[in-house]
Amino acid sequence: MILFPAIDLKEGQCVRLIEGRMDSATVYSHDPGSTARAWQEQGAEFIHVVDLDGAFAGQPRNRRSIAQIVQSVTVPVQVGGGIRDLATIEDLLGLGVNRVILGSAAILRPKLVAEAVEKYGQRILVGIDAKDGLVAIQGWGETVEKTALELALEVKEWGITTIVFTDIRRDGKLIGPNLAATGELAKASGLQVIASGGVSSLDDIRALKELEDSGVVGAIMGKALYSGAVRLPEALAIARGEG
Ligand code: AMZ
Repeated sequence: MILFPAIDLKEGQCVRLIEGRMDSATVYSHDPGSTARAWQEQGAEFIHVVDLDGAFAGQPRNRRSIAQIVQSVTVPVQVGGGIRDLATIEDLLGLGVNRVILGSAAILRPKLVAEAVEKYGQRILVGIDAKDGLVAIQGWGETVEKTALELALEVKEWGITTIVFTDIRRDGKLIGPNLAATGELAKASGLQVIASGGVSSLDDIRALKELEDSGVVGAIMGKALYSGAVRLPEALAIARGEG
């Protein structure tokens, strides 16, 4: 299982939010490139970046910080937030981003997902963010009448193989991931699932690791790392099966 340290960008700074609310932001760093390098130095194999302003605006807003991150590390970087057209996907991949995550576009512009997968294959992921079971979009301010599983089955039809599943109610709250929903989504969809939201302890990583057979291939960790609740090298060891 791959463990992804998360860098959430707001106005060029690394922040963490609670349940995705911008007014809950805590700033952890003013230098996203250094933060990314620090995670790499501690052993990170892949870095997860979210352009929060982008997710709200519907187009990237932290392109310069994303470029800085990519230039500061040698490990691959995946980016989501505000990616809603092919030109933006191409721009980010051109910057050196390894994989892009499409969230709202899967609801608002489904044809884009199929088109992007056809062109870029497994470099395209879909992020499915669920609030009380229903898919949320546009910075999570809006929910649609579709369950996470319904959307997962649709994106599978469009050629997607890996999704990032976030339980919004847990995000930034250090209360543990939604293991049942994550495992069930992976099993029922047959997709590879990266779990996000609430991951807060080494035990959470152990529990997600046990869902590997169901298709859980990764876990995203944000606040637990920034708050010091979890040390990245220890979390990585468990994710690799050495812990
Ligand atoms: O915290 C939030 N309010 C938030 C967030 N972290 N809103 C969106 N996102 C993330 C999703 C996904 O990775 O988890 O942004 C991406 C989706 O953005 P978009 O613009 O494609 O819907």
